[in-house]
Amino acid sequence: MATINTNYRKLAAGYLFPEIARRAAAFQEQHPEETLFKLGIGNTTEPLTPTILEGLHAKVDALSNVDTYSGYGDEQGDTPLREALSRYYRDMGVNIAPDEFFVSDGAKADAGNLQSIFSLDTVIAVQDPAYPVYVDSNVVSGRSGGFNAEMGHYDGFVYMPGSAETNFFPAVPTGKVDLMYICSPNNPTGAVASHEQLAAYVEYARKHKAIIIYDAAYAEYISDPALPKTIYEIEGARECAIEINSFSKFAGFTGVRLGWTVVPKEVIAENSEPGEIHKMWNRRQVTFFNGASNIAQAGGVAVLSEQGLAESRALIAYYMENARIIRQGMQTVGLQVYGGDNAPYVWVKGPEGMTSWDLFDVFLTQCKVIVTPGSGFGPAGEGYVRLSAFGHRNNIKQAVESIVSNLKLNERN
Ligand code: PL4
Repeated sequence: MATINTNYRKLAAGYLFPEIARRAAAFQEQHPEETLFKLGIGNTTEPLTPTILEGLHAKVDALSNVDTYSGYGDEQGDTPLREALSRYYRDMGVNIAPDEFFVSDGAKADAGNLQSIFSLDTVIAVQDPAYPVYVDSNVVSGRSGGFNAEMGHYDGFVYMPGSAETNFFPAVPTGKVDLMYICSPNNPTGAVASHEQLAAYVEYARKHKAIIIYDAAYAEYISDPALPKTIYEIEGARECAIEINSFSKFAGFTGVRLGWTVVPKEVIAENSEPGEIHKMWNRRQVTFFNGASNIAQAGGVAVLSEQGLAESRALIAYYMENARIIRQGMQTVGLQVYGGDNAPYVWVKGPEGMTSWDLFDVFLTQCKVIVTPGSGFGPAGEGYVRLSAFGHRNNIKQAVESIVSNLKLNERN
């Protein structure tokens, strides 16, 4: 008799982004004459740049020829890409060996799968608010109790709430936790952790033999040279941190699909030997994963070339100008605004007493703009909405103009 994994039943509601799409579609069905502006999902819109296209085309051509065709590659990723990643980190002043990179088809899958190499009694601590995959993957694996509707969280997890006062990066836990999820630049708040804040997490993790899963998917959006782009800039992080990253927002690979995870050989848990976690992740990948697309990996090598980096950074500057336009618009309507300066997300606080979904409804019905409710990222996100800077400039401008002209927060419908 087959039985299902009933942990799935604990998942509080639909996954955040399909739920937003469902509500927006319902509104559109009732108002077919309206054009909706999308500042919701963080999805890239601008075409791939010439150097990257060249890299992708060259690989497609190689696949068309019997002498240069290649089939399955190494599950861990192609050597040229792992070497290019190692050089990319070296340029940030950090030494990561090529075999410490595990190339993936994007950061989301690794963010969900990494928990599988830790025991089921692992105490999970999650930065709040944060990308929902960290929590949901641990719910499904059975590390939580039920969803506590009153608190807006899952029993059994340690939520580390951030607030505007601490730049949305929480203090280290007061009790002992085992696995901490930290995302910087943060989705959804757009805040970036300082060296001191990351050093505090690293110090905590080393002291408690805890591990940090550090999601740096938006690292390339940091323009302030004082802010860390990788957790390995912090001394001691190689013993306690696993870093996830992605070409999705770095180079417009949301559809192409390519990412990487760094598992340093020194990373240790309470009951592991040095090198064992690195070997376990390797074992996990060779068992469950057949490697990222070889075409995508050729594109990744092109991204990391000198010209590819310059083009990708120009694309990032385009999205960051969108972020500036959004920030300015939200300030014009008198809202409290955070983020959007070293990250492609603008985090907006609504008036006291308004929930995130109330705000979502107001933006949708009054302004025809789709945003993302902050409560979908955790209880500390309640009362906020996230606006994404990914979009064509024209659409971004129209969305902001619509908000500035139509938003009347004291006249909810
Ligand atoms: C929508 C902090 C977006 N359906 O593309 P990947 O898999 O390399 O990266 C996913 C990812 C990883 N880490 C962080 C992220 O914010 C994301 C992408 N987040 C968003 O709007 O929050 C796209 C989400 C997608 C999803 O559910 O992930």
